[in-house]
Amino acid sequence: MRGKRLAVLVAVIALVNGASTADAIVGGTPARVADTPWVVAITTTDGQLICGGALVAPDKVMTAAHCVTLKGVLGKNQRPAEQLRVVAGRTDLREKGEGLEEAVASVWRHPEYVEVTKGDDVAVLTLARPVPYRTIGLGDPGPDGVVLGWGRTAENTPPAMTLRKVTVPVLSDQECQLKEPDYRPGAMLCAGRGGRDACTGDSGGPLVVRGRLAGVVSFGRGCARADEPGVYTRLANYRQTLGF
Ligand code: 4AZ
Repeated sequence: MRGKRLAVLVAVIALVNGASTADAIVGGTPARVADTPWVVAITTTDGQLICGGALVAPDKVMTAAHCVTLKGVLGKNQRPAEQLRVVAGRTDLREKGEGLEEAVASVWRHPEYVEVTKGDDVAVLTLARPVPYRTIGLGDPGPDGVVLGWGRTAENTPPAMTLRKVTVPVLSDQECQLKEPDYRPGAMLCAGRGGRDACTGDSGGPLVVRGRLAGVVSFGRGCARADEPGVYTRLANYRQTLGF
């Protein structure tokens, strides 16, 4: 009798624990914008989190095309720049006094972007004014990277709203192709394993490899599921197009 009760208790604790330790971005830890000043949030004018991004110049934010796309009955229109704000220097998005918010003057979306699974999921926002935060340069993938964001800490939670980060292994093109049928070698990269991943709200945010911006969070099947790595836009493939 006692043993059975104990077993039930242990099972309940394990369940509760499982739900709360599948945290992060997913599986990550709190981060501070002071350590990575180039990481920014993209919000609506009323402060709702849309996506993450990275400052690649004082007035340019690299993000995902799907972050600036509105899905309407008449197709996939670009979200008007007036609806966007870029929030820099703010670890906790609820701390309105921290850092600054800047308006977006214009949006460039990859001209061939159709939907995330087809690739070309990259966009660049031009800010109304340059912001005084350190920028990050583009780089190539490596064996592992760090992904940062304010998004969900599990598939069905609200966004964390405080910055988090997680180290994720970058997988080979072969492995990504096996695990993700829509994977496009050369134009995408995939990363994550064993409960570490980006999730909804982290989209558009940076995957940093050796201190450089190697990828932009694009899509995935759920978050941090076994054998479902997160898929990223491989920025090195777009250097010419982007001019960075
Ligand atoms: C999303 O919904 C999303 N696990 C982004 C990234 C991943 C999953 C979902 C990667 O925007």
